[in-house]
Amino acid sequence: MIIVCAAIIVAAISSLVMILPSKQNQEETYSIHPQKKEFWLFSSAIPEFNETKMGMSHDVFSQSTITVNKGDNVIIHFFNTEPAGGDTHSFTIYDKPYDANVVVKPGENETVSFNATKIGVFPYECTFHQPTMRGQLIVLTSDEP
Ligand SMILES: [Cu+2]
Repeated sequence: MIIVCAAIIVAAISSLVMILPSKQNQEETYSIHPQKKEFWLFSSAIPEFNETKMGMSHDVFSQSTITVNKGDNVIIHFFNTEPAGGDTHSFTIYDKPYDANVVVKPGENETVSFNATKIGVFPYECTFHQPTMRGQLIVLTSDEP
């Protein structure tokens, strides 16, 4: 019985060892080929933040970085999560070629999509809530190292 158990354990470990390296290679290959990159971005707020005391907005984006590779097809769904009567938010990029400006009312959403043709760091912001509601689109090179 002990021998059978030991044989099963050895078989399980050896199959794991065979799977792991091939999975790593797969990830490396994926990261350098253009692909569809889809993001869901939400308006959010820092909890228990006293806007009057701090002298600034408590609004933030749910993520402050969006990272893609050059050549990717990028799709950003931006949701304004405010209740009815709440604030309007925007997703705004000033720098070309990704310049965009969508203004979204409470409870609504808009989608921005583009091909990542230029590498670099491109700030995005909500025009209504500065300096807190901002982030950066990072477009990395797709060249192999
Ligand atoms: Cu805003």
